[in-house]
Order: sequence, then C-alpha cells, then structure tokens
Amino acid sequence: MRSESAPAIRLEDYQPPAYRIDTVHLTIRLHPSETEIVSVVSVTPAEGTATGTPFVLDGDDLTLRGLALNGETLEEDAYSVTPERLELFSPPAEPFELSVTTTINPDANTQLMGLYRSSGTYCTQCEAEGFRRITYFLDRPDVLAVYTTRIEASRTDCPILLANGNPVEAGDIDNSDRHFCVWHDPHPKPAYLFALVAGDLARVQDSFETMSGALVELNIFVEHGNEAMCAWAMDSLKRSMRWDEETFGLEYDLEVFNIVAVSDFNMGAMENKGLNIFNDKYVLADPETATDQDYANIEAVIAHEYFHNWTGNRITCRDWFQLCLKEGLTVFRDQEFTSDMRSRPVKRIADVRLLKSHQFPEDAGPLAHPVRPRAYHEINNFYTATVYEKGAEVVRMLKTVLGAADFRKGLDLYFERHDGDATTIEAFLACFEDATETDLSQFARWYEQAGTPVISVKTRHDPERQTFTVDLAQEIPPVPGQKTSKPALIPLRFGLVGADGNDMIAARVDGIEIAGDVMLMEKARQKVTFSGVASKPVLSLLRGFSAPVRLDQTQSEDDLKLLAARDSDPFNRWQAVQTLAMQELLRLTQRARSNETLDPSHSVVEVFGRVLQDAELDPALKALALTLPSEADIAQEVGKDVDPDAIHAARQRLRTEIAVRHRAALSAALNDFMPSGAYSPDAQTAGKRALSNRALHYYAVSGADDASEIVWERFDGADNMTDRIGCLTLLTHDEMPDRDKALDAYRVRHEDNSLAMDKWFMVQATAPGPDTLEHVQSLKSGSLFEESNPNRVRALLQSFATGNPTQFARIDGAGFEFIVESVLEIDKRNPQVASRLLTSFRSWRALESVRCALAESALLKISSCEELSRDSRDIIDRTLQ
Ligand code: B3K
Ligand code: ZN
Repeated sequence: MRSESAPAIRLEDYQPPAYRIDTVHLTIRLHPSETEIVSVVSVTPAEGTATGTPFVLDGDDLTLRGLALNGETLEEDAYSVTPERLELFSPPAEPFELSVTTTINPDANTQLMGLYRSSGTYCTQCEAEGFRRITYFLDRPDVLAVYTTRIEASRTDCPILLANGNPVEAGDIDNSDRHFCVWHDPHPKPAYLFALVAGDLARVQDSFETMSGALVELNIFVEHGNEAMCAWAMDSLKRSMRWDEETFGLEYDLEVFNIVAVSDFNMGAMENKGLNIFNDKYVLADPETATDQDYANIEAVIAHEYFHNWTGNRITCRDWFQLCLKEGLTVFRDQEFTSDMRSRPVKRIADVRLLKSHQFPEDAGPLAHPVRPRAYHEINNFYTATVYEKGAEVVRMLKTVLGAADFRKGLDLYFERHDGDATTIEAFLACFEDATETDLSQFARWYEQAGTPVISVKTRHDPERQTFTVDLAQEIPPVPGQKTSKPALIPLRFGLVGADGNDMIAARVDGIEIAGDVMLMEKARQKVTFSGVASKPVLSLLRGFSAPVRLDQTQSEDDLKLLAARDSDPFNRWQAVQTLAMQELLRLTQRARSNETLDPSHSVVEVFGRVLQDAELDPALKALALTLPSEADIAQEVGKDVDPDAIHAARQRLRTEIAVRHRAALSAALNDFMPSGAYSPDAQTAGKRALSNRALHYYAVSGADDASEIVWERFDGADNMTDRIGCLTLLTHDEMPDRDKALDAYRVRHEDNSLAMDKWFMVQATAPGPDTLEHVQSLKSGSLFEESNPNRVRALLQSFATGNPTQFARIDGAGFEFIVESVLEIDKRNPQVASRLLTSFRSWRALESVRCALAESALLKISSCEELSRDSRDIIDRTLQ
C-alpha cells in the first residue's frame, strides 16, 4: 500500500474566511524541547457568517494544552482537537477572545518549518503553512491581524530576542536567568509573515534615513565571529532602500529593520515583516570565501526580500494561487535593481539563461503549470521557476506592452488602491487597465496557460517592390492536463539590420500593430510588411528577450554572424553567438550518437575568435558570449531521445577546438583581463575576472605546455574565492595532474567554513569523470557531509542530479538509483528538501529509451513507498503522470 495523495485544493473553490482575527497576542516561552505558546486572538464573525458557524483552526503536529473563550476554560464538549485541527462547534455570534495554549519541540523539528533551532538559534519559517506548526490559527494569507509578541527565554542562551515590528518592552523575569522582550507590529499581516528569532548572536548595526526623514535602525544578526562578513549585505540593504524610494516612491514603514542569518534554511531567505531571515549563504561575504557571483546573489536576495515589504507584505496574496502576485512582481523589481546597480545587458542575459535552464524545462515537462496555478496538493511545491521567473517575465512584458510611463501609472494605482489588502492577479491587472484605459484580457492569458509558446518565423524580401515581410505563427506545444491554448499577446522587440550593422528605417505598411520597436502579436498567425527596404535586411527578433518564448527560425550562418558582430541590441548579439554554437553542438551531438568523427566547423570556431578579440565588447558580456550552452541546454534543444554522453562529447570537442585554435589570443586574454590590486566585488572588476577565468577555462584544454602549471599557480596564489574556485573546478573537471593536491589544499584551508566547503562538495559532484558517482557516494557517507543541513544536501546531491547529466543518467542506472535512495532518506526528515531533489527527474521522458526505462523504474520505487511526505508524493505523482 502506498501513501495516498492529499486532495487537491482548487482556485475555483476559494471562499472568504467565515471569521476575522483582528489582533494576536503571543507569549512564547522558549525551551529547546518544550516551548509553550499562548496565543490570544480577538475574533469577529465575518459579515454574512451564520450564527453558530464552527470556527475551524489549522494545526500541524500540535499538542493542545489549554483553551479558553473570553477568559473561561472551554468545556470539552464545546470543541474537538487533533494535531492538525481545532474546531469550536458553536462560537459566539459576537466578537470573542480565544486563548490557545500549545507546546512544541523545536529541537525535533527537522522539517525546518515552523519554529526550529539552527546551531542553537531559535528561528521560524512560516511561509507557506508553517505558523500552524506553532499554534492553531486561521493559517491563510487573507486573514490579516496586528501581532504583539512576547518572547521569554534564558538570557544566557538567548541574549537576543527578536520578532516582527518594533520593540516595545524588555526586562528580567523574577530575578531568574530568564528575560523577555515584547515586539509590536502595527501593520496587519497574514500568519505566514510572522517571525521570531532568539539566540546568542552578534549584531552589526547601521541606520538609514528615509525620504521623509525617518531614521530606521538597521541590524544584521550573525553568529559571533562573522561580523566582518556583513558589510556587503548591509551596503546592499541601504542601496535597496534608496532605490525603492527613488524608483517607485516606496518608503520603509517601521523603526527597525532586522536581518538574521542562519545556517539551516530550506530556501534562500524569507521576507517576514521587519525581520527577514536569511540562509547565511545570502548574507555572509568576504573575498576569501565568497565569489563574485555570491556577492551579486547577496545583493539581489537582500533587495528581493526588502522589496517584498511592499510587494508581498503591505499588499499580500488573497490565496496561495496568487503567489506570483508577490513573487513575479518582486523578482521583476529585484532584476531592475540589479540592472541599475550593474550592467543591464549582462543582467538580462543572466536572467534569460536562468529562465531557459530552469523554467523552460519545467514548462516542457510533467511539472508544467501556469504562472497562476489552478490546483495544488502541496503549496510548497509551487515556489517554482514558473511562478518566480516566468512570473517576472510577465510583469516585464506588461511594461513593454504599456510603455514605461503607463506601467508606472498602473503600479502607482496598485499601491494606492490595494495597500493593506490580500488581493488577486485580476485586481492587479485591473489597476493597469484602469490607469491606462487598456483592455488586458488577452494579456491575462499569460497567467492562465502553461507551456512555452513557440513562434515560427519566416521572412521574405521583395527587391522589386522593396518590401520585407515577416510571417509569424504562435503555438503552445501540448501540456499535460491543458486541453487547448489560446493565442497570447506577445510583445516582440525587433530591428531590421542592414549589412553595415545599422538598423534600417522602414515603415510598416500592413499587418501587426507596432509600438516603437515592438510588434504586438495578438493572433495565432500574423504577418507584417515593411516598405522602403531596398536591400535584404537581417531580422533581429525578440531583442532583449522581450517575451518568454522559443523562436523557430532558420537563419543562415552569415546572418547570424552579422548579428553576432553588429546587432545594436547586446542581448541579441549574445544570442546570435549562442545560436551559432547551439547549431554546431546539435550537429556534433548527432555525429557523436552515430559514432562519427567530430569535426567542428571552422567558421563557427572563428566566431569565437572574433568575440575574443573584439576590443569594444564589455568584458562581462564577452565572458558570457564565450560560454558555450550547457549540456542541459543542449539536451533541451535536442528535445527527445537524449543521449547525455553524446552531448558531453560534442561539447567537449567544440570547446577543445576553440581552445586549440585560439590559444595565443586566450593566453593574452587571461593575463590582460586579470584585475590587479586589492579584490573588489564591483561589476566591472568582476567582469574582467570572469573573462580572465573564461580564457583560462579554454586555455587549460588548449594543449599549451604551461597550462597545468598556470592553473595550479593561479589556484595556489589566488587572493579571492572567484579565482580559487574557478581553478579548482578546472583542475577537478578536467582531471588535471594537481587535482587531488588542490582539493586537499582547499579542504584544509576552508574546513571551518561551511559555505566554502559547500563549494568543495559542489565542484566534485559536478565533475563529469566516469567515477564521479562512486566518489559522490563516498563523500555522502564521509564525515564532512551533513544530512541535516539543506545547503550541504543541495551542494552534493542536488548539484549532482542537476549539474552532472552524464553521471546522473548513467547507462547502468546507478545515478538514478542513488538519487532515489537519497530522496527516500531525506524525505523522512525534511520533505521540502527531498521533493526539490526529486524534481531533478522532471525531464526523464526526453531521455533515450534505455535511460528512460531506468529512470522510470527508479521513480516507481519512490511511488510505491508507503510512507512518503505529501511534498514528495505530489512531485512523484505528477512526474510519472
Ligand atoms: N517568500 C519566500 C519563499 C518561501 C518558500 C516557502 N516554501 C522567499 C522569497 O521568495 O522571497
Ligand atoms: Zn520572494
């Protein structure tokens, strides 16, 4: 007997709550194994609620210790209780006060949802449904209450006591070691934004003056000894606060803003009101342990959580189906922040790479769902690339369709109209419709339909009539459970590039509406004709990746080369290089499958040489252009009957050919771009470092006599983590002579730093060598692996399953077996981490038949398991459907 799926929750079944909770007074007496929570809530029947309607509260793994209504202990026949539910059969028709006492065991909480301890620090994670693991409550985002939280704990163990809002009172309790602190949050909020932290933490303090002159105290709390690693996070926070004021007029609204870094956390960070809790990976940085990418990630995640204060907290979601209302919009906002802080084109390319590598496969596989899903079994499984990244693309398209000024008008109206609300996508779109008198009903389909639209493109030039015609057709490939799909409104930014690389000035004579340089495609098939086009242009379509679609367009190598060299849109320049590389990689993959000699095209290899030597290209962009599509990207493009070994062979072959052919230029680049002076994480210096490391990546396989020596010396002499880990990756992945020596040296150097050690695990887990699986298995049973730490699990197991296609999908099936066993083990302690790991099978049906059958039998093993969490049951059922 296998465990059954939980019933689906459906958007169409949404009912407003029968009762309101206006205020919550919590008293939390912390104890490692027996924490007591007294929750006093003031309850009012909602308008229209019939007298005597039962009051039903959510719980999860709770023990009820006391229950009183308006101060009187409730008779046992007045309610029923289980660990998952508390029901008052016939509550008063008038407003009433309910006092609920529960006890919980933070030390036994291995799920890391609700209240738990991480390295001795008490902390909480309540989104999506963790508050019900603390006390019985109406744990749904449309119940907004004002919270007052009193925390009591041992002063020795927990000198720091934090909750949401502002601190209002603190003191000792009866001359004991125990003390208390009371926090009050004046902003009504849903329970998922509740937070509490207590521990012995160091404080890094700063302040910020808001645009209206209020002084906000800023604190970052970390483990003692890590204070010096908070400077970047603090700087990022202050820049985020200023940016939101300058860009959207949005100001912070409490006296204090606290950030706490913890080492055991299921995801990146959490935007609890006034008390953001972070995975320490997104707070701590110094040149010795953090890469340039880490610095960029910290900046982005700090900004993202801060921006939630308005998009998520002040305006929250009515129900969890509306998750993209806060997540898509907030990702869009953090992307814009990074674009303003750094290079806009580089950020756009990075975001599109992420979208294509994470969201496109999700949309093309069994886990596909609309940006706003209509049903779920376990909401934690919907914090996906589709909700976040595609959700952000939809907001970006809205801006493109409306134009920047009208977009801002709509957003201003949203903040004005919905401040304090728990609302919906419909209400969000209505603000843009009302502010700009635009009908967005067709645009709304982006929220409703799963699947990545494919746009087929054909062009015709008529030299006699001097016209240029573009024929377009849009279609969403079949998605499981989605019967039909309707044409979406697709904004296509474009240019007609002349032989000199300049954009031609051409007038539209017929067809699709064009606003500025954007075609607004509305129908399934549409064409557009331009006049005054004397010579044949090259169509540069989807500039800046103006819509999350795939293009089905055949362009000649010459046309792509022109775009690669001259397109005025930096994104499409990068894209053209990638397309050329991808076409070549597909050809080489096919050869490898039929065991033919792999002979890369001379002219494609030349394109890389030209990029390398282009004196005008920004180094960061150049580094990106020189990065070949990943093996997973190629697999996606191959689409079906995927053979990871053939893909790997093809990619290695092209990389080596580029390296050998351009050895001299690479040698120059690796020195020319190596930044000198003290380490700085700024975008420009980081871009140079990226280029120098990219050059080294090729140089290492160029056959140069001094390659091994250079890589080792750079590794050994590195004064920053970016260079050190770059070299360690090369030494490990390319099995260079100093590999073991380097891995040992790294371990000895960083043994005490868990985040740096995660990188050590990740580098080894993603090495393509034939024995990596066995090596990963031994690392997993070794003393340095920590099963209870989600970062470590992700560093070793998730990176193996998602970043090592040849070993994960090994032809003997052992890679699949290993991950399945790991999922089953982890599922017992932490379902969220397990179910996330399980999603690494999402593209299993695209594999060639032998591997596909092996994957299926591994997955069936999970499916037949009797005791599976709801999280993993949901993923396995959908993966196998
Ligand atoms: N809102 C949180 C994610 C919560 C995930 C719950 N399983 C972080 C963020 O998106 O900012
Ligand atoms: Zn978010």
